[in-house]
Amino acid sequence: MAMDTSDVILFMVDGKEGITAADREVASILMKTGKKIVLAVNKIDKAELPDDFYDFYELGLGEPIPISAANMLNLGDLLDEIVDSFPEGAGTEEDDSIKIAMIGKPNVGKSSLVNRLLGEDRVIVSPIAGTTRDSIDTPFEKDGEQYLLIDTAGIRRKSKVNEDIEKFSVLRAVAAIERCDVCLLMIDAQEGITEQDKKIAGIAHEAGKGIVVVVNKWDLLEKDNHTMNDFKKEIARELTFMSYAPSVFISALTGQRVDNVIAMAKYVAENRAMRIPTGQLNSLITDATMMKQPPSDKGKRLKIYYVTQVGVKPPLFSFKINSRPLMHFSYSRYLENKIRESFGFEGTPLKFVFREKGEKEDV
Ligand SMILES: Nc1nc2c(ncn2[C@@H]2O[C@H](COP(=O)(O)OP(=O)(O)OP(=O)(O)O)[C@@H](O)[C@H]2O)c(=O)[nH]1
Ligand SMILES: [Mg+2]
Repeated sequence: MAMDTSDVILFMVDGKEGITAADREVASILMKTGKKIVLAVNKIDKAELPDDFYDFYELGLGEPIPISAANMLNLGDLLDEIVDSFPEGAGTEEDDSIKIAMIGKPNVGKSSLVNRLLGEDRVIVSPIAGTTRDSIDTPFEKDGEQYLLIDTAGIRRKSKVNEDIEKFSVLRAVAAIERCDVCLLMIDAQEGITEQDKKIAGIAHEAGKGIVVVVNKWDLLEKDNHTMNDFKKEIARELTFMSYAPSVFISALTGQRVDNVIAMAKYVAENRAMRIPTGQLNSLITDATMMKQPPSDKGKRLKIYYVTQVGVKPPLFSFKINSRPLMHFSYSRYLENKIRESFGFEGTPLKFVFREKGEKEDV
């Protein structure tokens, strides 16, 4: 997608005057442009912020950045914010197809799934583990949407016979994960979730990629009414860190439910690109902190001033708080759950950054 020069708008208001009617009017016009807006509050000459500084947040344009143009204060932060807000891929001619990587251990059926989706034998399938050594990209169109299917080498356990092949397949698989939007994490239904599957899942999760857990070779299982549910429980138990990922039970051999796979990948890719308006986000967090008090230590309680979603793919949330050590993992997990309850984000990891404000504001 070609980017024009005004993807980011810098809106400057007068910090001495406070919010004027004109500011509000301009803000509401800017919001409708759908462009990324950076709000700079000028004439903040001292290091400590005035009490009413956060009122600027009411403009609904996200985090206000205090600057002093005359005294050259904080201009670095402003620049950072502007650079951060450049859309992903700006300046490069990237295609906008959804990139889907098949990942999983050798022999799980990655190449078979690619062939099934394409309806032709495009890539080599064989019962010999490690057949696919180079990643193979195949463009694919479905219901007017463009996809790129990336067939990767299976990631192997260490200490295999041929260490070089081993090393390169791992590197290729990791590279494929890096450049995809969504990973289809393929699990062998007969083997269940292994240590190696967890390792592969961890790589995709850390890389911030969308995930669909694809349990393959479903045809080989003797099934009763509980089989699928039991397997879902196993996934939840073994892949606790990606409870956000949907799962699908397929047979690349018979084609069972293979049609669902692309629809799920598309859904996950959309969730990964979703942006929540700052107003909605903050009312949610305000409610959440009222329902469950933030942690405190030695009489000091965690305070969340506001939250903005500063990025997508994966969704990145910036929390401005009074003290980072007070933000316990369990509380950030609680907030993440609340965000997911309201907005979904199924299939995508969420990233949080916590930024402190000066002690002065901690009243
Ligand atoms: N019964 C059954 N066999 C399958 C299924 N999917 C794949 N296979 C078989 O499993 C073997 C391995 O399939 P591949 O598609 O080559 O597996 P891969 O993950 O690409 O393997 P590598 O490229 O070696 O990492 C082949 O013999 C396939 O026919 C399935 O759903 N059911
Ligand atoms: Mg293969």
